[in-house]
Amino acid sequence: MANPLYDTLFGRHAGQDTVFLHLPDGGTLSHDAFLRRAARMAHALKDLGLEPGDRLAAQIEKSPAALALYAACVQAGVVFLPLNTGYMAEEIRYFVENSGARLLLADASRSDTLAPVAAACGAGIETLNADGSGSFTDRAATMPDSFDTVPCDTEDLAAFLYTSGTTGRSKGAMLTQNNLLSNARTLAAYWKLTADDVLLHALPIFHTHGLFVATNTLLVAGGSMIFLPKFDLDRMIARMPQATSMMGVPTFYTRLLDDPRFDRALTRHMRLFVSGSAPLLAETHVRFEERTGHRILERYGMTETNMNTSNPYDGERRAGTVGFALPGIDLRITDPATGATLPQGEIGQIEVRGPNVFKGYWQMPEKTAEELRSDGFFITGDLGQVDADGYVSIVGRNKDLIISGGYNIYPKEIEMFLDDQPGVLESAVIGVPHPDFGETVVGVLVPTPGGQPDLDAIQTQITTSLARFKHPRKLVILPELPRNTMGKVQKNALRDRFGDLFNSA
Ligand code: MCA
Ligand code: AMP
Repeated sequence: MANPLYDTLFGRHAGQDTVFLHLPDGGTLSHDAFLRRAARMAHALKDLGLEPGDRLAAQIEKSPAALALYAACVQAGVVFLPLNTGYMAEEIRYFVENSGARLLLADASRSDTLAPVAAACGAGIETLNADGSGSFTDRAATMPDSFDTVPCDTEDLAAFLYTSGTTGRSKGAMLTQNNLLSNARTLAAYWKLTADDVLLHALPIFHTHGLFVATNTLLVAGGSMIFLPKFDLDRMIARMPQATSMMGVPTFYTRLLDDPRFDRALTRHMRLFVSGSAPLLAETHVRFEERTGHRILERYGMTETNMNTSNPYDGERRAGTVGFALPGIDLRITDPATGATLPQGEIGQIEVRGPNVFKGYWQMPEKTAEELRSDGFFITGDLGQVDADGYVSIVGRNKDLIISGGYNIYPKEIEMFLDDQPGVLESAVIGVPHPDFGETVVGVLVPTPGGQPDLDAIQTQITTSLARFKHPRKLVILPELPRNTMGKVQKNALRDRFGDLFNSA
């Protein structure tokens, strides 16, 4: 038996001296050198006692070594669990504990903080740094550079990605080899990626967008990537002329448009710009075309499903829509109350079914059953409609979620934190428009009777407990929260009241 994901993404490039990664310093890494590095790491994983099906959690900076670790996990049949580099120790503890990860890989700068976390969860800890050094690398360096790929079935798990829920507890989305492979093949064909493509890659690789949508599709196509550690405007502009394609969140596009150097000449030989993870304003789409002559191709997906819809490559890329259901994927719009399919044109919840849809949430059968129907449809929690031509538009969310610069923030998690602070009776966390991040977080606090929350102390507490991207950019105090007759907090009223906090600035 083979290992379909490894063979398709990586194995077929074995022995090829072709460029896989263009590095920030101007150097390159070939497919073959990359795969030999990954093979050494696969041996190191085995040496550390990891067996097929074990989970490996990694909170490491984006680098060629971090990507090789992903390849090593696939080759060794180990389930890869990448974690946002912004998470604080307490956040990491939950993921390691919940997943039962056998090993945590961390940057050396964080290993002192994370070692007790790993120990408390019964996991080992090794270091892997952005420059490729670390205890894990030292171990891998002594290993052979070829590894007998562990046979896997397409239904075997390849990765866990944690996604938060309305209850505030994160859920581990279990992604199979086939979930990843089917989507990568579909997207590579749909977007006409080829071995000649050079993808400008500035997304983080701990989420679906940067790891699966960008990297997996490029590997399927056999192209190369300009692999930047993060989004940096000057570097993006400097490297754009060597690229043919780019994938990004809307913030990438608005930041590029805010720079006069970004123009038609700089993007002349670009073939494709893809946007996703958050709504792209129709206005950004129009400005982009006026400036560059290119029409951004917007697509829509989720951690649990990879990509569901995409605007067409050849046909009209319609601003304000996320295009058509991808080949092999069924999409329907249903009544949130009854689950009945609604007639074309009506607004309802978006449900999807296909080989892309995940296997369920790790050790949460009730949560899985709430969102994954017995007929295979997954309830996305997004509200949308399909027009007469089949274009899908997302018109809202049936879930309490804030998307800031492409990162998801679940208000419940922040509310639970704020409610625990001295002088706070209750809180409500809302997303309000933000010129750079699309949306940002505002916390509304109600004091205890006679109490007065110390906003500075609360902000300090937040800094040590929650990842930076989740921090409320503003805390405000109200005597009470607006509620409807059922007692439910009316977040719309709060969004109306505080909606101009950042846009008018
Ligand atoms: C950084 N900061 C943020 C964010 N990113 N705050 C809120 N929201 C964010 N997204 C903080 C920084 O810590 C810093 O804090 C301050 O904001 C500004 O820093 P800056 O250097 O400007 O940030 P940056 O490094 O430029 O990051 C902005 C970014 C980045 C480039 C938009 O967040 C990013 O790469 N986002 C992509 C996220 C992504 O890949 N999402 C895909 C999820 P301070 O001011 O204290 O210094 S996958 C998904 O959603 C689905 C499946 C899909 O469809 O793709
Ligand atoms: P995640 O939990 O990170 O997988 O985020 C998935 C969510 O991001 C979806 O359920 C949508 O709400 C949102 N999303 C992704 N792509 C788009 C898009 N193109 N337009 C609007 N929302 C999007």
